[in-house]
Parts: sequence; C-alpha cells; structure tokens
Amino acid sequence: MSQTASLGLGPNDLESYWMPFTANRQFKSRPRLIVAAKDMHLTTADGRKIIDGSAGMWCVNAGHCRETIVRAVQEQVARMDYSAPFQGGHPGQFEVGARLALMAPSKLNHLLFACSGSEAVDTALKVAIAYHRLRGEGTRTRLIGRERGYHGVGFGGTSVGGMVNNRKFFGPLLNGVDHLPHTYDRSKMAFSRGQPEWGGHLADALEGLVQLHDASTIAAVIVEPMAGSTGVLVPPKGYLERLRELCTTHGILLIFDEVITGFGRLGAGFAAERFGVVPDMMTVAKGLTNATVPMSAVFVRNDIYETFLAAAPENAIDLFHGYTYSGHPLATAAAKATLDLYQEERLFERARELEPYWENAIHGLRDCRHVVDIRNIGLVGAIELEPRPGKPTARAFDVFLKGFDRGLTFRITGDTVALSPPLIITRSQIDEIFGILREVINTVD
Ligand code: PXG
Repeated sequence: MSQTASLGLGPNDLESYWMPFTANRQFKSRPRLIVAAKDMHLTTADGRKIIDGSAGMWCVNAGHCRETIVRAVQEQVARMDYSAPFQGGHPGQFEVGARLALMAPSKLNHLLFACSGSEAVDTALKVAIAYHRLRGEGTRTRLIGRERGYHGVGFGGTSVGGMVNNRKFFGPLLNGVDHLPHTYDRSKMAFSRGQPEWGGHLADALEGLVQLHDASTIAAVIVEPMAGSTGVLVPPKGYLERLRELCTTHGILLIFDEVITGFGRLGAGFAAERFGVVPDMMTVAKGLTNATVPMSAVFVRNDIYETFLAAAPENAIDLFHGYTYSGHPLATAAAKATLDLYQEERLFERARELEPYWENAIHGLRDCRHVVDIRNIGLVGAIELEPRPGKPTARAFDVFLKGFDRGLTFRITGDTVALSPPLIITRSQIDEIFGILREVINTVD
C-alpha cells in the first residue's frame, strides 16, 4: 500500500493544500509525510526514523514532543481554551512576560505578544514608527533592512527583507525602505570558524544611508544578528557593535530579529547576550514555545513602553495594535513549560559547550566534493556547495532528497545546506549527521 493510502488519504488528497515555500509538484509526486516526532527524531509515514538536523525550522530547540510541554498544553486546553487579549488577560500572559523580561538584556523589559515571527517583525516596525511620532519626530518613518535579510512574509517584513525571490513577485512593497549591504564575501571569509575577522567596517554603510536620507527620516534599522534563512551569515567581528554605535549617534532604533537566534541557538539566551550588543527592540518566536504552539514576542526598551503610556489620555488605549491570539493561553502554557525545560536541562549552556565539537565536525567536511565554504556559530552551521552550472539550487536539493532517504533532514537555501539541531543533540548524533552528509555530498553530481 502506498504511503498516502496507509494514512487514509485518497490519490488526489494531496492536491488541495498549497504548501508554503515548497516545490509542490515535486513533493506531491513523492511525498515526505511525517506522522510522529520524539526528541531528535521524526517518523515518516512508512515507519522510517529521520534524525532532525534543523530542529524543524530552527524552532524545536528542546527536541520534539517533550513530555512536560505536552502535558502543560493538554492541561491548559482542558482548563481554559481561550480568553480575549484586548481589555482582558489571563495569568499566563503576565507570567511569561515577567519571565522573559528577566531573561532579556536589562532595559528590554516590556513585551508584546503575537503568533509568528512575521507578526512580531511587523509589530516592531509599527511600534518604531509610532514611537518617534509620539516623541514629536513624526518624520522618522524610514525603515532600513539589509540585503539577504529575512524578516518573515508580512508586507513590513518583506519590505525590509533582502532575499530577492521573497520580494520580486509582490509589487512595490512599503515606501521609504532602504537596505544595508549584506556581510558576506567568500573571498575574504571562506571557512571562518565563528565570527569572520573581515567585514566589521560594512556597518559604516549606515553612515552612508544617513548622509543620503538624513537621520531625521529614519525610524529603525532591523537586522538578524546572525542571518539564518539566507544561509547562515555570521556577523563579522565589530559589525554589530558599530551598527549599535551609529544607531545611538543618529537616534535610530536598532531592532534585532532574534526569531532564529533567540533561546539558546547561539549558546546564550539571545544573540544580544552572545555578542554583547543590546538593541532597542528584539523579536523572538520559534524556540519561545519549542514550536509546540505558535507564539512570538517583541521586546521593547522600557522608555518606549513608557512613551506610549504617557501619551494616552486616561482610560484610552495606548497602542492600536494586537492580534486575536496575542498571548493565547495554550501558547503561554507551552512557553512556561519550555522556559522551565531550558533551565532544568541547561540547554543554552549545553549548546555553548557543544559548540567546539560541532565546529570541528562541520569543518571536517571541507574536503568533500563541491564544498566552497563552511560557516558556524553556536549550534548552527552551513555548508555551501558550488552550484551546478546553469542550475542554481539543484545540487543542494538533490543533497536534501538523498539525505532524507538516508534518514537525515535539514534546511536548504540556495545551494547551502543549513543545520541547527535541537540543543539536546549528543556527540554521537553530531557524528551521525555529518557522516550521512559526507556520504551524500560526495555522491551527488
Ligand atoms: N524573522 C526571522 C529572522 C526568521 O528566521 C521570521 C522572521 C518569520 O517567522 P514566521 O514565524 O512568520 O515564519 C523568520 C522565519 C529556513 C526558514 O529554513 C526560516 C524561517 C521560516 C521558514 C524557514 O531558513 N524563519
């Protein structure tokens, strides 16, 4: 019996659902259906175990189906399924808010909740613009992103994002957006371990944009401290520090999009902590609930929150923004249990301790066929392959399909293999992942 038939799916039942960011024709002709997940592994419909080299999509940081998180969500749904978040609340929202504020760099002690990274990003961009307006600097509306940045798929995030396929189909996008150059130059930084030595000066491009547009028109700069989706671009030494300095000088808010880098991925609570650079706002999602229930958050500097509250007349709303599911009780239950687990199992520290082993293992693939660069930081790694002539992305896609057949999954972007395993990974599982990858990369054309 075929995989789909054994699941009770008819021959055409894969047709209606339009899968996101997916080669639909390819998938539907040879589906890779997952029916169960536990710790480091997924189970396919035909009963094969697949080791998860990417923590889903950089989000299942504590591993799959962790008992305490599952139980917390089950208990919550039975007790209270939903409560309205506007002019109302439930204890879970406040508890998670207070705990996150304690984890964050000082001064980032207030948070808004949303349901996805995209919503968090659009929320942060809107708050930045409104904040300047409330302070009497209403001309500060311009948003600055970065080439090769990914900030989700809302119109705000798409506009400040810098991956061409995510932008080019969707019209003029937001007005008044500009971009910094990306920080990658293979000729200067190939096979760097951790932060590249070269490239800190690229942050000076912000000074150029200030000269061009004038600081009085710029509301915020948004960057991923480490760019994930574009293929793991680790910030050059001194780069984030310089961006911080320039933003402060020019009164521009600095937003770190930590949707991927938050919650231990870089061996610290946040990239802000790992790199010692504190932004004015920070977006997180993914690892916040271990991906069990969708949830995201925007951390804002205390005085930003105070500015909104001070500007609102008595008994009037201070921020005209929010979602039906902001701080959903199932999400906050999952977040609480997830934060407990991170603490109990010291998973952020564990990621930091495993980093040298991970780094050596991934750089061990340097002699494989097609490999033109390897990058790493925290429990993140990328192996960049030379594209097939005239067929960009085809080689990495073949590696992906063959890897899946051999029992391993990971993310691919362009011709880059991206890895970001659950932080519970063991050394022997690291060896297993790179053993499979070595074999697969060496056997694709
Ligand atoms: N910001 C960053 C930095 C992200 O990585 C988003 C925002 C949007 O989050 P939502 O929850 O709206 O998808 C992301 C999402 C990949 C991959 O494989 C990465 C993401 C999503 C899907 C795939 O690189 N990141």
